[in-house]
Amino acid sequence: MSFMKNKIVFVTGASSGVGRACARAFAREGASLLLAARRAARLKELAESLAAEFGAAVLPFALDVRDQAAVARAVGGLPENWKAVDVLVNNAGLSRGLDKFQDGLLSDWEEMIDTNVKGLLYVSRAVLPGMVTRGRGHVINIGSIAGHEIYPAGNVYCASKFAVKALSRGLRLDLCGTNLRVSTVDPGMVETEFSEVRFHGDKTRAANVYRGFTPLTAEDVAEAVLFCATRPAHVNISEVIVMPTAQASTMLVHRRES
Ligand code: NDP
Ligand code: 8X3
Repeated sequence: MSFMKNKIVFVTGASSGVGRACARAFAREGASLLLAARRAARLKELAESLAAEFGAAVLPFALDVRDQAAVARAVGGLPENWKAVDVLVNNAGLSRGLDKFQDGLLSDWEEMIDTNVKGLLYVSRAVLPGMVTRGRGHVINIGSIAGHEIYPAGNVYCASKFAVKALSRGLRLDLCGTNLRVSTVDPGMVETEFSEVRFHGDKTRAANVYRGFTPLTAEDVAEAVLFCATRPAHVNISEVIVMPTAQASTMLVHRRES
């Protein structure tokens, strides 16, 4: 059965990792997809593969979620038949650096706050009024276990994900009575490009993050997102925490000896 047939799903950060896997999972279920990220060539390639594999209608477009004017232009300028977004997956996000607070780079802090918090705000603010007018819609934010627990040197990244949790909860309050739904899917460690981005391209350090245990895959997280989106209209999955079995908390990971 195609659970998402005739639904329009907008995924930010679809050029990699969790966003890319969400795009694929929704395409598999028959959705039409609006895919945004900065790396347009990757999105084009993904759009072509989803169209070929699932016959999905896909509209990819380059977007930096930190650019409020560009976000407003992109959402406001959607073709008429793409305007009625049913599901917004606010996934675009990153971590930069793993430094003690007193040593942190201001540029890393700005980038995380601008992307994870302000970017999510800009996209949501642009999409939500249409959903409210139509009386239907679902916002699914990708938070993190880092929005529930703070770990050493996680400072600003954790703060940005605590903000995502607060915004998801606040949105749920403000939308009560509109028929709209708000979920947050909060994973533990997922092997994507996340750590490579965090460590400014240091692949060895990034690979070490996932050493000796089986992390989540992007597909594992996408299945949780899809679960939220495919419940009956009267069911709102508010918060989902998905962890690798070997990870009990942000600070406790059981690693096999090598
Ligand atoms: P990836 O680095 O693989 O993917 C991140 C995505 O975000 C890319 O598609 C990237 O696209 C996009 N992105 C980053 N900055 C911007 C921007 N300014 N504008 C538009 N898109 C942007 O990492 P993940 O898939 O792991 O991360 C996805 C989400 O999952 C993030 O919110 C992250 O915080 C969260 N998360 C990740 C976990 C993990 O362990 N991996 C665990 C918990 C949560 P592009 O560079 O092309 O713009
Ligand atoms: C990503 C998970 O633990 O690296 O949000 O912060 S963690």
